[in-house]
Amino acid sequence: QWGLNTSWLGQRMYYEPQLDSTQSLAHKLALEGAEHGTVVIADEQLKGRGRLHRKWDSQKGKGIWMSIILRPPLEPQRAPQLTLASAVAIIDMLASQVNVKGQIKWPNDIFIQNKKVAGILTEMQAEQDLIQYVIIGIGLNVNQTAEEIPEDLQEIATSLQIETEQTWVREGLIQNLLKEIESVYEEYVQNGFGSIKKRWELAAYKMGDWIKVKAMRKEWDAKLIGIQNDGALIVEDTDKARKVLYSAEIDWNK
Ligand code: BT5
Repeated sequence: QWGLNTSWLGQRMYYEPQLDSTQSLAHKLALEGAEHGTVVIADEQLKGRGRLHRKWDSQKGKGIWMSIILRPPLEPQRAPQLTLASAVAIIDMLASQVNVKGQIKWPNDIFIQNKKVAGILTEMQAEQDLIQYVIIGIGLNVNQTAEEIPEDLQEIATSLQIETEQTWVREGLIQNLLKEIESVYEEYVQNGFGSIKKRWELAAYKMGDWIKVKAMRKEWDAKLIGIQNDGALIVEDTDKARKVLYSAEIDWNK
């Protein structure tokens, strides 16, 4: 049905017309022993979620609502790098299949023209400094028309249909997305984040621009300079002093 051309990613596929959240089913399957590369997809999510219990709008048939179970041979502190690697894969898929230039808004948003088209939610289960599994959740808006974007997201969200003025067959996009994720993941696991860092930086939203950073109980203006081999964001303040950020709140509209 899916015509996958991957070697391991998505070879086990759970497809459901409706779920509360693909993340929740993926966690359950992972705890029951589901293998590396298992993919869960739903047509519609009733309780799609983002980070910090935020909601993810997941209307029926309108987007790609997908969770991937991975069992990477990595230390738990490296799990956030999988979000960055997945973002690179989404950007490549958008470029090759949809012919649009997406941008990565650190750490987990994909933007087209200043609006969010996709989000990534990475969740990890670790025990005694070993990753048991990681779930990469990806929500990508595909066929919503402008009117179908919920009222409260009108200003901030977009879809491939809105950006390209055509509808897209989700199966084809999923096929290519899984292929890209598989290839970026392999590159990353073999050679580290450093080997895909350039691709990440080339796609980064507001690279070289001024932003406002909130971290370590301070708030300051800074320029986005790049990303480190370990996935930390590099910013430079008005005195040209550099700081690296592993987590921070950023005001992008500074
Ligand atoms: C994210 O969270 O961006 C991660 C979203 C991950 C969704 C996928 S879908 C498959 C899997 N199953 C799930 O249940 N989740 C994952 P965050 O950075 O916290 O952004 C959430 C914010 O994005 C919300 O507070 C809204 O402002 C906005 N938002 C909600 N739905 C959206 C949509 N469909 N498109 C664009 N923005 C949206």
